[in-house]
Amino acid sequence: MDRTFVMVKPDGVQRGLVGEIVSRFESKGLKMVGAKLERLPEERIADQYREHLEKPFFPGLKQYIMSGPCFLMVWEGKNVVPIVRRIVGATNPAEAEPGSIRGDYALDIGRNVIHASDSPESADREIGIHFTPAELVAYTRIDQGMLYE
Ligand code: DGI
Repeated sequence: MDRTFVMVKPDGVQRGLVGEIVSRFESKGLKMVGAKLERLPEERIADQYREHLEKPFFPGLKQYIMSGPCFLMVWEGKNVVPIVRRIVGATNPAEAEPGSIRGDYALDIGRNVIHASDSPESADREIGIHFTPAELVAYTRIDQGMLYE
């Protein structure tokens, strides 16, 4: 089954949005296989956002992600990577559809509440940055037979 990495950023944690966000993925039928609340060290932020290291916004992005705890998760399900990206919405909240998390809860690209992997390859890489294999839990959702053909 496919997996993706999702992280509620410090603004989402501070604004009390973790429960609402988890609920959206749970209701969709996705399975949470890992989760933890953590302050991210600088090296893991640089690794996570390696394609942005030289961008002018990177120092601000790093400061934002380090400003408080993040809630890190791994979600599993069929086509989970594109499905979660659609639930999360466009990077810039001004362009995110109403009904998406960023569309409903964010205003500014620099405070966009949540991160989700953009491809299966990034998902594998990002899960490996933030979770050990022992932190991921194998189990079957009781409703699996109702969720999949
Ligand atoms: O995968 P996404 O988070 O949707 O977007 P991304 O990988 O292109 O960028 C990672 C994060 O970097 C994004 O969530 C917010 C930040 N970012 C991207 N482009 C800009 C930006 N922040 C600012 N301030 N300005 C930008 O142009």
